[in-house]
Amino acid sequence: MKKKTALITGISGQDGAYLAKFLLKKNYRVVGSDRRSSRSNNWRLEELDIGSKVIIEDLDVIEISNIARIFQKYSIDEVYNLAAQSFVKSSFENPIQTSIVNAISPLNFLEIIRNQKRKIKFYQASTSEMFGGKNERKQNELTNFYPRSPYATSKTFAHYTVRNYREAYNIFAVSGILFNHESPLRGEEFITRKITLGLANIISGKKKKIKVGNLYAKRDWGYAGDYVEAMWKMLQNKSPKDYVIGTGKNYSVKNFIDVATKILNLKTKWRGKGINEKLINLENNKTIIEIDKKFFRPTEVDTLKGDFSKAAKELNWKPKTNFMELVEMMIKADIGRKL
Ligand code: NAP
Ligand code: F7E
Repeated sequence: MKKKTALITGISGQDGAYLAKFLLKKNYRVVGSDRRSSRSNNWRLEELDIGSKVIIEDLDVIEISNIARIFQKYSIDEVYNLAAQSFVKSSFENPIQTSIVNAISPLNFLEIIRNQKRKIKFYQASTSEMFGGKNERKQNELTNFYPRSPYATSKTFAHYTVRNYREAYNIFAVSGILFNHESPLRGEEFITRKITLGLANIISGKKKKIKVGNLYAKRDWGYAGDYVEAMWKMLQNKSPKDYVIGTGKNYSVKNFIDVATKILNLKTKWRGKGINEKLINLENNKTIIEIDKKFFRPTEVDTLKGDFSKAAKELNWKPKTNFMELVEMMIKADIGRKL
């Protein structure tokens, strides 16, 4: 059978790297887009040992002419549009750049795809942030959106654009509504990796403390390696549909810290309240975690929990890695890197 060709935008990011590894195993030719090919940014691909196995093309996803060029050069079967300004906190400081990249780039792709003779399948990286987390009930494909950041509003635009192109032009275009997914390859600014890397640095003596924001936000945290399989399954489905992907369980930032310190056998105690709450290392009575207002967001998503039953039933997908295993995997990787 002829090899399929997949284009992954954002291949230098966490999901791009895991997805590239997954598709290579499925015998795809993988073309990855990177907007800065002159300055190598592909440490994740190197860490997964696939740097030389993927074709990297220089592509800024807001430049439609760059996209057209890639489609002329390769016979692409599947596009995974993962490129985005993905950090919610920065979206408040850079709302316009975030919106242009996250909202307009899928539109660029869909405009090109609808004018191709070849049938090209399109996957869009939608997000649980679109739900806004206003109640404790699990969110599914029918839950209303309530975006609470420029990141979330831009992704909601993209989500509806995908649906509209699917219905208007009969394109196989789908959105995966993915809840938070983490890994040892997670960017250092996201809270999970900030904690695991921070604790590894505290243990090795390179850092004294970690400053964080809202300890009580709850997230449904899964493992990125499990989630990329769901992206692929969505594009192999009989008909194009959107799916929620999560674990169905959620934990607070404080829970994440407690599990991480327990795995490290650190004896710790929380003291104080509100902005003065801190985590003390009981072995030397030093503060290792404290609150800094600068990490709070103008509008917060308090709680998210995904109901992935539609994906379980129709795609035969379920998460393989639980919360404890995820935290342990991340801690061990950072300890291994830093000591
Ligand atoms: P990530 O690690 O931040 O990776 C984002 C990628 O997008 C990076 O490769 C980045 O390249 C690239 N990028 C940003 N702006 C670009 C532009 N203008 N042109 C080309 N490339 C650009 O994000 P991730 O965690 O892998 O997430 C992948 C996608 O899923 C994102 O769309 C994110 O919004 C979405 N998502 C993520 C989660 C999650 O929990 N991880 C959940 C739901 C949805 P540089 O390295 O050059 O910056
Ligand atoms: O924050 C709280 C913060 O930045 C998680 C992206 O992949 O998942 C991710 O978005 C929670 C928030 O991820 C700090 O306020 C407390 O409530 O790790 P995060 P996120 O905003 O949930 C979704 C699904 C995506 O789509 C996004 O692309 O943790 N928090 N203290 C903190 N967060 C950070 N970053 N740093 C802190 O110090």
